[in-house]
Amino acid sequence: MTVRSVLALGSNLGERGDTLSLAVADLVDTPHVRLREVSPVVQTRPVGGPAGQPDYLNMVIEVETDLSPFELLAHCQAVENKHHRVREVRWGPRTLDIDIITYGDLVMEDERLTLPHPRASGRAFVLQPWAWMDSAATLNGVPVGELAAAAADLDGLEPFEPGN
Ligand code: A4P
Ligand code: MG
Repeated sequence: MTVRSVLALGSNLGERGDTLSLAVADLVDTPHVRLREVSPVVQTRPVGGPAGQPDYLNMVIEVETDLSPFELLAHCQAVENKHHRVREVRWGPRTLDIDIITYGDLVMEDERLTLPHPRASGRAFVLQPWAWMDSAATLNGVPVGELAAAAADLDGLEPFEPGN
C-alpha cells in the first residue's frame, strides 16, 4: 500500500538552494519514495528562534511512499544528517530541516511524530508553496491557500530568484 505525504524543507545556512535540490534528490533516491509534485522555492523571514538569523529558503514536495510514518521520519532525518544538520538551538539556524506535514489522512500524536505537523497550519512558509504546488490541497479540511492568506508570516515571503 502506498500513501501520499507532503514534506516541507527549509534551509538558512550555507548554499541554501543547492542544499534543497540535493535533499529532494536524496529523499527520492530509494524505491520506497516516489516524487509526485515539487513546489516553487520561496525566500522567507525566520519565524521564531534567535534574533538576527538569516532568511530561509523553503519548499514543499509531495511524495508517494510505502514507508511507515516512523520509517519516513527516520529517512528524512538521515537526509538531514547527510547535509550536516547539527541540532543545537531549537528554531535556530540550520543547513537543512525536513518536516513531515501530512501522511495521507493520518492523525497521530507521539512525542517523536505528530501528524499533521502541529505548527504547519499557521505557517505561510509551508502553506504558500504548498498552495502553489497543489491548489486543491486542504489541511484539517481548510484550503491551504486560505490558511496561507491568514498566516502572520505571509508578509515577507517571496518567490526565490537564484542568484539572490
Ligand atoms: N517531530 C514531531 N512531529 C514531527 C513531524 N511531523 N515532522 C519531532 C518532523 N519531525 C517531527 O525536530 C524536533 C523533533 O520533532 C524531531 O526529533 C521529531 O521527532 P527537529 O527537526 O530536530 O528540531 P527543530 O526543527 O528545531 O524543531 P521543530 O519543532 O521541528 O521546529 P519547527 O517547528 O519545524 O520550526 N522560519 C522560516 N521562515 N522557515 C523555516 O523553515 N523553521 C523552523 C523550525 C522555525 N522557523 C522557520 C523555519
Ligand atoms: Mg524539524
